[in-house]
Amino acid sequence: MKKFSLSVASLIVGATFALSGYGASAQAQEKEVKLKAGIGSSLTGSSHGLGIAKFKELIEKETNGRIKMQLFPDGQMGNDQSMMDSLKMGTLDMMVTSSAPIANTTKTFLVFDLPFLFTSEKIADTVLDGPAGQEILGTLKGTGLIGLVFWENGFRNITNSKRPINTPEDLKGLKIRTMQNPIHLDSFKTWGANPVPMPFNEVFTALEQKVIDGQENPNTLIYDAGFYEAQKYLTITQHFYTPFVLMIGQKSFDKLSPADQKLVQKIALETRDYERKVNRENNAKYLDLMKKKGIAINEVSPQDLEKFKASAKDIYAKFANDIGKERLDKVLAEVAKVK
Ligand code: TK8
Repeated sequence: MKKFSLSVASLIVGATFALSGYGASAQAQEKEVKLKAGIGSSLTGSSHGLGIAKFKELIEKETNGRIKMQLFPDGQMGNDQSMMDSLKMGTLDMMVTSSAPIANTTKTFLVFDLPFLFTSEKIADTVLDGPAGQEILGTLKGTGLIGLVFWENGFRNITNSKRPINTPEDLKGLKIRTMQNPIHLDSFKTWGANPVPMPFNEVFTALEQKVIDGQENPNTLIYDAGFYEAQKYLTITQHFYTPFVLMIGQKSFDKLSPADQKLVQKIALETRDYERKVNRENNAKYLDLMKKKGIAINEVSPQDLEKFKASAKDIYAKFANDIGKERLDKVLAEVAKVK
């Protein structure tokens, strides 16, 4: 093997460090940073758990351990709403939340809760990563929260312990847990259910104790949170598509050097496609596993799905002012372009 002279090798190493922008000298000038991050689910079974673990792996590798992350899964740091409050206070640095609770901070985010807004992953990715989605992410500015990137929680399906669901009629009288979000509440009311808003980390116990009859979530979380163990029926409706948002608190972000701020933003983007890919694989894998574990799975027919869509169509107009008419129209226009 051709022997490199020492000078050539040292040139290559120097160039690599310079190119990486984080050469030993640059790193040495930056201070040690410790970031604490919380999520509501498990680290290994949920997609956003795997996503935040990937973020940790990449940022610690790129800074040779100068930036270290401590991860708090399974709601150890509270539920989505309380963790957002902690980010605003600076007592927690980062978190991953579903977009639905963010609407309590900035109403524009309600747009992502509109029933059947996104009907494919391609539409979701294009709109979220396009101008309309990015502008909505930017509306967090000034709230004490910074939305770094959209990940995927995914298309939501309904589980319950009473009966298979085929039409809105079948939801009549069922106590269905929803996220704490006005559009989720209204939609399930319109479909005839009794919606029960509740933080994610209280759902399993409520199902077990039959305080509620059912809940709705993407397959990954139905499996990872063990909800299927307390439910007899899983109905594929895909009635909502929920993005996850990887966030950092403004107070924590302001403590970072400009170079580290750029690095956090760069790595957030690098984890996006990974988390979505993992989520799509898990959604299919976990559905199969749940089938094998005996939960009765049915898919609502396209004709019956039209009944869900028809009865919820007024919700768009009802929440247009909260979302912002212009912004809503921009999102709908971008959806239409992809269809
Ligand atoms: C996890 C929640 C969850 C959401 C819910 O923290 O509350 O049902 O789907 O992913 O954000």
